[in-house]
Amino acid sequence: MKRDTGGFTLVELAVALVIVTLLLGGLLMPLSAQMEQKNYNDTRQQLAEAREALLGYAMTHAAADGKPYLPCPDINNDGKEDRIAATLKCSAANSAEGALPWSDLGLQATDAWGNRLHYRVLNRFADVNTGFSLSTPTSSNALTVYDSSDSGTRKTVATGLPLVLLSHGPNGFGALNVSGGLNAAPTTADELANADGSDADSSNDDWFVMHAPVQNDFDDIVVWLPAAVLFNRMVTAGKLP
Ligand SMILES: [Ca+2]
Ligand SMILES: [Ca+2]
Repeated sequence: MKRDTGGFTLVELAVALVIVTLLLGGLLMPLSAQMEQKNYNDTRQQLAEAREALLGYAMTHAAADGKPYLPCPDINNDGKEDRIAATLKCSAANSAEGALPWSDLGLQATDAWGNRLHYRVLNRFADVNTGFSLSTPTSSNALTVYDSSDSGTRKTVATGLPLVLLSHGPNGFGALNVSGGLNAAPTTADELANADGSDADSSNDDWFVMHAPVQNDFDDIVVWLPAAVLFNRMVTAGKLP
């Protein structure tokens, strides 16, 4: 009697192939999802670099009083900061909003989806006459990031912020585009909070929303620079006090 020990039968091979195919199918994301993940990662990296570049800008720019200052937003689409000619302030309000001055900072012109990065800064941190110092107030009119736009349930993610930076994500709603125009406005409350001047419950438009992406609802990426980090880096660099 001789038993057949010579490898798999065709049926066994077929079953094994089916199992391997199912496993691979589960492991591999569709190409479009992989591309989107790469765009998200690239843009997050870009925002992190922008934060560092803003710190570097403050370290290398001294106002008339010798103190550091941050750049104003770019509002005429040339990548360079814009100031009111008479006052040299970013805007007449407490804070200014526009595109990140990517050219001044030596950064990429757009996020991975081809739109400008959105930049909001408190004017008292971006004043070329009176720079900021350790005693510059960080509470009044400061910027806040919440986890939701629902004023009844939202929780504070970060507050007392001198600046907020964001990408409007894959849908690009509310973003400044490369032509200098404004894309279509967001259609959901959380994204509306991140679009220029469109907060539902605040005349100051001084708050933003950041949470994980939700399909067909929210895809923005919001980052910020806490005043404490800004102060710390200026002291470390010998620019303050
Ligand atoms: Ca400009
Ligand atoms: Ca968006």
